[in-house]
Amino acid sequence: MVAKELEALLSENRRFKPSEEFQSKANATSDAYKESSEDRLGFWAKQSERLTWFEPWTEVLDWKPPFAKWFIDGKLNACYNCVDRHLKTWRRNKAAIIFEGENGDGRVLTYQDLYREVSKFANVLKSLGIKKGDRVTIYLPMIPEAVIAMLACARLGAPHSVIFGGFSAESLKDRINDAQAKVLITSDGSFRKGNVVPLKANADTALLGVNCIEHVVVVKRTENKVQMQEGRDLWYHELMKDAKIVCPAEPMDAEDMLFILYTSGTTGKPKGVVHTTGGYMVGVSTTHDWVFDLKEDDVYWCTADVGWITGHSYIVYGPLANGATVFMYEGTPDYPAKDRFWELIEKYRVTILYTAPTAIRTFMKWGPNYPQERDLTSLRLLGSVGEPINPEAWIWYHKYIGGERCPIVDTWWQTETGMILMTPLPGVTETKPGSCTVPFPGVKMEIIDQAGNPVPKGSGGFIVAREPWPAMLRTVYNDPERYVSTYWSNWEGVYFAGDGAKWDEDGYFWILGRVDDVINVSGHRIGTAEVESALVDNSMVAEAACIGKEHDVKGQAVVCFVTLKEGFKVMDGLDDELKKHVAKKIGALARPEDIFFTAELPKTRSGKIMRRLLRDIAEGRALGDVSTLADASVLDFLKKKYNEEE
Ligand code: 7RM
Repeated sequence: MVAKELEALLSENRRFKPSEEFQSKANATSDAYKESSEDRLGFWAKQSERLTWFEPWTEVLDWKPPFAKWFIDGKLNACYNCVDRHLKTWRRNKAAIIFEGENGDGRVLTYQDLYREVSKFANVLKSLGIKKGDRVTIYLPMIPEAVIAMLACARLGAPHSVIFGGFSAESLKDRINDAQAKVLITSDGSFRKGNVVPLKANADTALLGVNCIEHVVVVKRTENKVQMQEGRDLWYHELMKDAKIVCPAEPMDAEDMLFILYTSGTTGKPKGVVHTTGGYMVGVSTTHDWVFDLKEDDVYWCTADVGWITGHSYIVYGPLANGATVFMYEGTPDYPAKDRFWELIEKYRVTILYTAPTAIRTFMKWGPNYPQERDLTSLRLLGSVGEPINPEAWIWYHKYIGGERCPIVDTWWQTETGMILMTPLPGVTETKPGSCTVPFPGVKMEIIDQAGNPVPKGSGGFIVAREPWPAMLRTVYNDPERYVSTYWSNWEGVYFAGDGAKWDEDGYFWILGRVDDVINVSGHRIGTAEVESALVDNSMVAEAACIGKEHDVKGQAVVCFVTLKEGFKVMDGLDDELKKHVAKKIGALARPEDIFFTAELPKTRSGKIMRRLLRDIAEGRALGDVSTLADASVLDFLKKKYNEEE
């Protein structure tokens, strides 16, 4: 979001108060803010009682900046907390997962069913040699087996690394190698708008460059033909047939690793964000309960893919720890028709919907008819995550999906934060469209300027945290130095999230978006350096600079400026070829929207590409400070060319 839009945002003066009815029944009250500000650690200590601990912790927090340990000496198991403990209550026959496939096939797993499937699969993994500490990579569609596989890993204490099914073979390969995973779990394919994405074939390609994988477990989903490598590849359904149901949950230290999740940063190499067990589970279960105001009879739907942090925290660990009924859908919003989401809400009487601004803007474009033709009166709460939601989209969501009766929670957080850090509490906080409002109880956030000083209300700067929170990342996998340099080195002892924001006179936060070299395409993070390195990997390309350009549906789109090597000329179709190349290297989500060929890129005298100026050009703004530019004529050329081609 650019500054002029933010100015408009800050003059946004519509206010939405929770209804008395909602307020009177809300799980969280304003006392939470008061209690947590009086005794922050006491507050989190109390929240830890939500979980079942095999052994109690002795100390809430051990903080040696920038390394935090929460719930010292505590022993627990995340899978046990999501599954086993519910079996001792009336919830054992409650639906844990209601699944619908793209083709309309469906399955319901009660907590008892989930327990059986997870325990059996944990035994399968054990029989393949997986034990506490071993890494397992999961590359699956949005099917219950993805959740089963994650929980089975957690049961054994084997950290999982889930790779979004939209990632390419190459991305999969890099991530398997980085984690040195022993087992890969994938499927024959994944349905996508009536077609089949060949996940197993991608995995086979990836594994050509991998030495650590001993076995591949293949879930049958699409029934397309796959090659099974003798001795290495095994069918899930065959392994499960004879697997035993009893498999004890491994007692894990609160600080033992629960999972690794790769995310893009400012370099070409994705970071393996490490989350541990105790603090993470306390953070996600508390926030899930309060932010979504979870009631026993809710049908909760988070539309994210389990391959992203939103899926980890708010499809799997938070909701299941809380004994929720989670609705899970395999497909896209427009297949077979553009009312698919509304059809599903009507069919399953979904009560809570958590989705992304890019989806909302897409629905807006399709028009209100689709939701209006369906009965959405079951909905009682709406959520938004992934990028700033523009007030127009907020109001549309409120009106056409929420029927003007559902509170909207705009939740700000990151892969690294593990849990929601800024959000309204739906029964407490008055909302302002476009603002994620205030930090969650027990969380402290600040906005500081370049010099590290807090900015006064009404001004903007960088969002940072000085105090750790329970679900905070603990390190970058195998690279603690990168953890320190990426997150804790801009200002001494301060966590920097990479986002800019303003706060208003009421202390409400308004997110401006990333200030680093990360592009947020439809809520997915893509590093400019990743796209650039994919481009220069092509033998014709000399140099590339990528930027995020404002896009009315995706939020941002990837736009690239490319120079060719000596002897190569721009030919027809070259831009398509390069776009394909990027999609192949990284995944379709990184596919550039536009590629511009140029003889030179704007650089500083020390040779740094000035992406800021490229953004100015792409978004049609007056150019910012050009005093450090080595050769100003480059810009005139680029501007002219850009406008001609647009
Ligand atoms: C949960 C998730 C993190 C980045 C973050 C922001 C942006 C996320 C919001 C948001 C404005 C929001 N994890 N972001 N939520 N911006 N308002 N409510 O998305 O690691 O994939 O991305 O997403 O820029 O830094 S993520």
